[in-house]
Amino acid sequence: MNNKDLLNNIPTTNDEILAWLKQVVELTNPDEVVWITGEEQQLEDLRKEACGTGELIKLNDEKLEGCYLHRSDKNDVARVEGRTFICTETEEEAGPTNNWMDPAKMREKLKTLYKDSMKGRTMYVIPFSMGLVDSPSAKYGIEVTDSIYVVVNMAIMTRIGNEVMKAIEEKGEFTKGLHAKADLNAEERYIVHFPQDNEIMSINSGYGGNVLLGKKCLALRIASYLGKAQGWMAEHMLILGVKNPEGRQDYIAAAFPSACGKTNLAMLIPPEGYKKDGWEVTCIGDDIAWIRVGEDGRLWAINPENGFFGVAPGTSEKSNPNALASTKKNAIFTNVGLNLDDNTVWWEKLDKNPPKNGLDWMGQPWTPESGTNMAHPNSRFTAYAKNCPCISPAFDKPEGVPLSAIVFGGRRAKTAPLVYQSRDWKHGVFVGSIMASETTAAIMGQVGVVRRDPMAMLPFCGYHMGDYWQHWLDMENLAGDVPEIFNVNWFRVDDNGDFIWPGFGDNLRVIEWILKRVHGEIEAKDTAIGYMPEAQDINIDDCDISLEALESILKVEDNYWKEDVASIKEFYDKIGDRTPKELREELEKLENSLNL
Ligand code: GTP
Ligand code: SPV
Ligand code: MN
Repeated sequence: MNNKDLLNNIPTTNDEILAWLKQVVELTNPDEVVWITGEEQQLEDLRKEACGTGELIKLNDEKLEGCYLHRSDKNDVARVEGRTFICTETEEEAGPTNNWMDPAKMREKLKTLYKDSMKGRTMYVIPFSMGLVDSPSAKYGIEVTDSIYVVVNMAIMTRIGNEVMKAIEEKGEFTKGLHAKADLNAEERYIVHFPQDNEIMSINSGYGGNVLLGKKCLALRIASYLGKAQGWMAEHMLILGVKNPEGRQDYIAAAFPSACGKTNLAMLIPPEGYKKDGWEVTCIGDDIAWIRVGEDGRLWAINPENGFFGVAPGTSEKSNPNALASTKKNAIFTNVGLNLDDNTVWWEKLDKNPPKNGLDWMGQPWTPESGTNMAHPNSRFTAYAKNCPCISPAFDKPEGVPLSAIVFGGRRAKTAPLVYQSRDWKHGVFVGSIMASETTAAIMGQVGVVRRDPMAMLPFCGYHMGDYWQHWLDMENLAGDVPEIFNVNWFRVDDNGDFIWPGFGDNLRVIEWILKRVHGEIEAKDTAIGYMPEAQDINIDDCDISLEALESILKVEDNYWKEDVASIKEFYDKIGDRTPKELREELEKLENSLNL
């Protein structure tokens, strides 16, 4: 079949789409082109086909209705930051925290990699929308891929199909996304963004954020670039709703680095006492927030995604029953263990009964005596947001929710206290800019190394970090009525390396203090780093922590902070001249107020 015939059944007359697809078909040379309509029957046929080739494994339909397991290549289990590029016209625009290559050179290089990469394979064309299809804030994309796994995941994570295609034709604007698995060669793996061309190219991976191009690539890297130009923000943030016993409804957005607790906080279950008193927590999003200035001058947030791509290990009936419930129907599991006795899945800390007869994430025989992890530490579930028992009615509101507070946080064993509040917006932006966290299994490379990760956006900011900070500062004037900014750390450890704060549902105790501060209901200590609670200000009734232990994680050790100041200076110097002077002034203030 010649290329023209291959595109015969493409149901559009949009010239830009057709010209681009023609180019892609010529380059990648697929045997067949399939248009993804969004209809359930087509998706079901694809899942069946993938089960035939082993790409998907159908799980126990009584216990996990409509659920599947997928194993990615064992060298392809997380995002690859070292191979992720922002190809702006100049290197300066991408800034010192992004990999950069001249766009023309990168395109040449990629061309050789994509050449004939779909020969003997089928190319799928997925029109998708980030955000509600007809909402003014939605961004559309078309992802071309040779992976059924990508198609069926995109169908959960985004809104897809004919309806989106119609919207693209009307609006005439979309992000081009090209993904090819090629031969999964890790040495030639590239995740490349061309912000100025509104285009993404991904090759030699089949995993998560590398290939579900609507998520990190579009909704964060490309969107942050657009947001800077258009006066809005794309952030690596969960969004949750909190209603107190008086019925007051607040919304909070929180930025934590990958695998540092966003999904868990977004689906928090209040401690028993709080439940009895009438506290209610609902989830709007668990990973990405698009934030715009509302007519009232406040910041309003939407979740542009349609599902969750959550970390499996550690998710249990006890830690996150809402996430677990979301995975019971029409979910896809990636790189978890398989229980051969009942054809269900298992991962570390799911429960205390690991399968006696199972296969690990690589498909190798596994028993509890194996001494290895059954699931990969970055194994994931893909689940529909609407399956989450605590999903907020605001999830489907095009205008989103107004934010009362923005919370930053990371994994810090010692330095950062349980919670503190910034003095004002400018200081809050500083607090976000100095975020640091230990690395996790969500990225290929060493785990547990502290690195600076401003606003949890280090790997996701589509332009110069200094300009991004300036954009954050500018939002105060664009808005007028900005939320309060806080920082939390659930991960302080004792001398044995055990977490001191019980975390999970008990994090509502900290949220309660945060909201009291927002509404001016409680005093705070003014310290070198910002406003802090006294230990008695955090409710620990029926909580598994002593007052002394709580005091210990509210302590700010000036020595640690002195080390931190040195490391922040180094980081600001790396960002260079574009570091806003307001942030350098805040750093100087911090340094001068530490008791050394
Ligand atoms: P990404 O999907 O990679 O962006 O991760 P995330 O930020 O959504 O992290 P997630 O909520 O999936 O949590 C990651 C890990 O942190 C899991 O192993 C959780 O069990 C653990 N975790 C989450 N919240 C807490 C907490 O409050 N305390 C402690 N100690 N661990 C937590
Ligand atoms: C993250 O790493 O922040 C994730 C998973 O949410 S991925 O989609 O792979 O980026
Ligand atoms: Mn994430």
